[in-house]
Amino acid sequence: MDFENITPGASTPANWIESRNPAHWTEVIGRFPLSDASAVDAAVCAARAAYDSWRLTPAPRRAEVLYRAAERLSRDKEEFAQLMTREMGKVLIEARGDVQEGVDMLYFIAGEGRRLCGETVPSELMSKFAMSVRAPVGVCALVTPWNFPLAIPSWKIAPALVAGNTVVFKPAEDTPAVAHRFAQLLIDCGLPPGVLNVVHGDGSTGALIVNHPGIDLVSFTGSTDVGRLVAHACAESNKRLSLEMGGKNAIIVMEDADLSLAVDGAVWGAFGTSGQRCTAASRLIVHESVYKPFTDMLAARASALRVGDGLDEDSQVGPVINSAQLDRIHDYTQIGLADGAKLLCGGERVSKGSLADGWFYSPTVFADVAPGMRIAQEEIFGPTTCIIPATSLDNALEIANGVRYGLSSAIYTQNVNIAFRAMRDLSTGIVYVNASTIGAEVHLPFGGTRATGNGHREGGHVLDVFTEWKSLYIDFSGTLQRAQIDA
Ligand code: UN1
Repeated sequence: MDFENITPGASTPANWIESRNPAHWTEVIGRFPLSDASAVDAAVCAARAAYDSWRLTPAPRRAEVLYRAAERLSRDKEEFAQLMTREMGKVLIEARGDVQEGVDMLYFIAGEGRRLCGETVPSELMSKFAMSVRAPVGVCALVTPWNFPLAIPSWKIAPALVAGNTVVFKPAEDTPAVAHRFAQLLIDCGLPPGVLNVVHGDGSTGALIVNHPGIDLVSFTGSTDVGRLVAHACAESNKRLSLEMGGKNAIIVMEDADLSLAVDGAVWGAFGTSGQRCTAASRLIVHESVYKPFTDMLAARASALRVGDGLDEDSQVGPVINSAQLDRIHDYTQIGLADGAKLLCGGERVSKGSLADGWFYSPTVFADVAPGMRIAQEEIFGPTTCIIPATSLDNALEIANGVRYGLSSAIYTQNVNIAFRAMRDLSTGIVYVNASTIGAEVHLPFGGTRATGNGHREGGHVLDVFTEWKSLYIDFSGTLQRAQIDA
């Protein structure tokens, strides 16, 4: 594999990281150079050196690279999807969706190259012109998770580049292969040297990046605990920061809901990507009048899901990412039991036959869960969901909002008044009506409230992260005019 044009200073690394298949842990997907302090420095320097000429390249020209990348990625979608499934486990149909989300984002942001709109407004003074424009921020550090190894990098790389920034990209240590391949594709589509640089490693490499004085902006997606560390580092050095962190997303099922539709949404939201989405439906808040039929239907559906290698088109739930995560998920099963929740199905590792050398966990449903229990409050990031009874809409909304996260939520109801109350009163960044908590589209704002984020949004409005507003005043009066004084 050729690293030098993507990972500066990588020709002679002291250490390598290995990417392995979570469905068959003995299968090594690739070896990638572990970036130490000097490699991180080389990447930041390369990005800094490339910045001026990239910033001065007209935005429509910058966007053409992204447009070509969208075309190429669309053409190579199956190859990327297969690599993704092998590297992080999600079933093929979802891996294709992840790649498609990258294609969508590249097309969407390529269009922004001919917009990047500012505003012109009247000046309060005669013969004076006032406007605002978007300016790039500088060198951006983009730190991404493994669960959407192509989509999430595309959410950050595409807007950073179209706005004229250069990039140091650190993918999760579990998914370096997809990241490397994606960076290669972008470079092949015409990015000049140094505009996009990849560094590999775990949190210690991440710390080197976010503490590096040559970085102007950090965009991080990952856990709330790590995000807090990133925020501290950025506060120390005055870096601009966008955080997208955890979720504990709820689906509310009202008494008038189409129950079979609600069960479809709950199964998809809870067990899609083996529950490893920040938007996963990890709480199901169900009106007491439909609690019994909903619970029975859900448990039947969850226990019938086919767990297996994501490359097998028959599999519906792939492995989880690694053994540490498998242990963590199982620990939460024990916590749920100890706290008195009722385990309806799952709750164990699946290791029969060909699944023996992978990290598979059975779809797990807890019922009779109290809103304050740890399994109902903490992000598990696995195929575990819990059913919480509610007595009324008010009670359901209170439970839904009663967590520290605020990413996504959903309500199933046929009543327009209830739907509008939920849209108004659910305090998450994303609210779905009669659809699950997952499935955000790239051109709408993506992000959340409270411990989920720090007020920024990706997707639609992401340019607010990757640009600085600059106000421009042009006085063509030929005289001294004093704002606020010469009225
Ligand atoms: C994530 O879980 O980190 O809305 C991102 C969704 C996907 C993106 C999820 N489009 O579930």
